[in-house]
Amino acid sequence: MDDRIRKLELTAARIRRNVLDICRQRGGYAAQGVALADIASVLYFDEMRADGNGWFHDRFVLSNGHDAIMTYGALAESGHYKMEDLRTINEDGGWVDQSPIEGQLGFEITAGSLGQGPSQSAGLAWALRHRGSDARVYCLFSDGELQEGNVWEGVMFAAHQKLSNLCYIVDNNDMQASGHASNVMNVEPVHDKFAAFGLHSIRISGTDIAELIDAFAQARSVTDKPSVLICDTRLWDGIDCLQEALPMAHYTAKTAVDWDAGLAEIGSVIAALEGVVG
Ligand SMILES: Cc1ncc(C[n+]2csc(CCOP(=O)(O)OP(=O)(O)O)c2C)c(N)n1
Ligand SMILES: [Mg+2]
Repeated sequence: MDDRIRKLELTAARIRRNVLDICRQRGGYAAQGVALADIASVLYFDEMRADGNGWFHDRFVLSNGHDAIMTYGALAESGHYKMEDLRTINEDGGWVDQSPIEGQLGFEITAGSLGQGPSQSAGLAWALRHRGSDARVYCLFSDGELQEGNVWEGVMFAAHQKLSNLCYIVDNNDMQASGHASNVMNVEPVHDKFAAFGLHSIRISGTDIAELIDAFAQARSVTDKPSVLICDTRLWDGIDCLQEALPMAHYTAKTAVDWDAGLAEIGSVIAALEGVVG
């Protein structure tokens, strides 16, 4: 188990490096990509099963399109995207979008308009079960999206249909575009709200690999309801020098942070983990 955890920590560190490498070109949602790297590592490299054809048997639905940077960072690590392509993100005429549309590799839905993933992934989970598939559906959405009514319609449907093949993941980072969610429009108590809607609700930090492995396993063991992993991440989690420099940025401008300092810090983490991973 220790080796499994160290390997996933190393993968998470490499995802963080990829996120900085991509975002330093033209800015981006770097703080979220960095904070979500542990979730991405466990999800893509441990939890979701392969389909035998170079892709995944299980499905990942990204609801908050701007968190695509997490998926890009992970799929660069798995070899599905090339870093040289990802570095062109947001370039005029380029094909790599900051908030991708349905059909681009890794993205099941068009998610620039927030709040749609919980219902669309519930529909997907329902359809997969209807067809007799054992594929699981994972859907990431954010605390900002919890302020939208459509989210709760999807959650209600998922609970009513007992979609145990569906696992929601909430990036509960107390941040949205205009400031702290707790100041703009408080979404707490998130755990109790999902439990009241009939979901198996698990609250974790979202940045501890062992805890994430356990939480996903727990979600898989529930057979009569959907699960939700509420992850209390904080922007820039995992790279201290950037967390201190710019704790509150929803969007990181190219000139806003010292990318070299961030890359140096994560570079040392990667080197240390490479030293212990077999
Ligand atoms: C339906 C909709 N309303 C508003 C927006 C504009 N918008 C883009 S990102 C964002 C913040 C949402 O909060 P969250 O996803 O929690 O932000 P983060 O934690 O990633 O900073 C908003 C309001 C949008 N894309 N779609
Ligand atoms: Mg947020």
